[in-house]
Amino acid sequence: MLNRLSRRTFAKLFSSAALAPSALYSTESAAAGFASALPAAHSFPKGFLWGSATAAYQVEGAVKEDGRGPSIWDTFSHTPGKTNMGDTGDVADDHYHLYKSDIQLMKEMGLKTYRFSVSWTRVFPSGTGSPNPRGLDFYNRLVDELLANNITPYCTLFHWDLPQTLEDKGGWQSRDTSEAFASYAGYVAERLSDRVKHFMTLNEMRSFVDLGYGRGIHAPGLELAPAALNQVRHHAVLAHGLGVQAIRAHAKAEVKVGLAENPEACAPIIENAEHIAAASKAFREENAGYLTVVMEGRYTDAYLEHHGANAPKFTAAEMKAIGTPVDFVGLNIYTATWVRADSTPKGYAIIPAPKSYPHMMSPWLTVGPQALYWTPKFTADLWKVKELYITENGASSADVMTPDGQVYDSDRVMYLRNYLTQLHRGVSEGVPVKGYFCWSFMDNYEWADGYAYRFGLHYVDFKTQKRTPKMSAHFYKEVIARNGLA
Ligand code: GBH
Repeated sequence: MLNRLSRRTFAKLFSSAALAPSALYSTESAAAGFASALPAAHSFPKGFLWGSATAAYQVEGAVKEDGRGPSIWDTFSHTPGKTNMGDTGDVADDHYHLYKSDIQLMKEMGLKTYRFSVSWTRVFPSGTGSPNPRGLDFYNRLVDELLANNITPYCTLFHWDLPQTLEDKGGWQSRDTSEAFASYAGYVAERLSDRVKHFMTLNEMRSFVDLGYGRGIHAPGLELAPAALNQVRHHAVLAHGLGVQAIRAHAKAEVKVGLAENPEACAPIIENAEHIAAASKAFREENAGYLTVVMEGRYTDAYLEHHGANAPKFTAAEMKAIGTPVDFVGLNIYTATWVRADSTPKGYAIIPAPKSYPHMMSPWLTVGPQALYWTPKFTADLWKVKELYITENGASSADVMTPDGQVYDSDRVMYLRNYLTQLHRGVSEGVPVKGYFCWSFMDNYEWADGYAYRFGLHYVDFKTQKRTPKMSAHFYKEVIARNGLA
């Protein structure tokens, strides 16, 4: 009989020996072979939803096909100097044409669910007005193909590709955009809700607002003054709230509605009562303009005080809409923000990363697995959320294809193993995370970083569109087959 410790060691040794791609990526081995019989010391609840995610502009390509209108990302990426090497999403992964074979790869991995986003300008080429049925048809085909392969679709309505026509009328600086988003979201829900049961309004308000309207490094490339930026932020959360209401009003069947936000993932530097309390407070305050206002339906006093004359202008009706209860919260988590207790009235301080802090290929992607424990936990505890998803988590690596045709991304495997272990820690304590979506299913258009930064579980040769499962794909397939990890 092996004791617990040596059983774990045994499992670890054994799983690394079994990781030869040929052995694992054949259909029989992981699911039916002895690999799945290995003890999974960190096993997840039955029915845990293992998935992967992408976004329309990052994978689809076909930007001029079937009546699609231009979005701010078409404009921005075609503006010289805005993206790495001038890369655009014109072709990207050509997923618009290759979705069927991509879904076969998903099936081969054992994915239970897939999170995609709808391109607003395929459905409404100029943002509002008459819908373009050929645009929506792509999502009908995609959803049908997923369901035919037993993969549950999770649908995001907005992943940053705002119709250019709306940007020309003020974009997110205009309240009309919030209303336009709600109409579009309601329309898509009406058409897809017979088959799609989970909708997310906006992806990462914090990213597209701060990067696109504050720092100018994402589309539409603006650097607004604080008051205008706060108003953009307000229109984003308002769009979310109005979107939740519109989706519910127009859905033809019962659906669940949430969002996918990337809150500042505050985590205690030392896990004792003092620092945990500080991190929880930091989590609520640092996200006051985004997740907190959505969950509470009001801006925190500290937020309003901090912004003073630049605080957003709002009505009581808007605040009520923003706080419309959601059915679930999706969290995109990549890095941790380390917090310590502090003796100032604020009570906490964020610890800046020392130069030596480890990160993945993207310099911003510092490694902090504990974020996958603390962020869901704080979200559930602060706001009594009953259903959570990790709607994104993943990493960029300097992937190279070796002469044997494989990509041995050991750093991504290590990253995922460490993060999933922390996710398991929360789930086993009862934090209600129901599913996990790895970002991303395949290498794709990494916004201003272009194609140089790879986040995929599948390596994509952008010249031939050939997909190759990386070592991390074999690892993830094993996690799914075992419903856990050693
Ligand atoms: C997610 O954002 C996005 O939802 C997804 O589309 C994207 O592909 C994925 O992550 C990987 O990046 O330019 O140094 O100032 C994650 C959060 C926040 C990461 C902003 C990049 C910009 C860093 N993002 N951040 S920097």
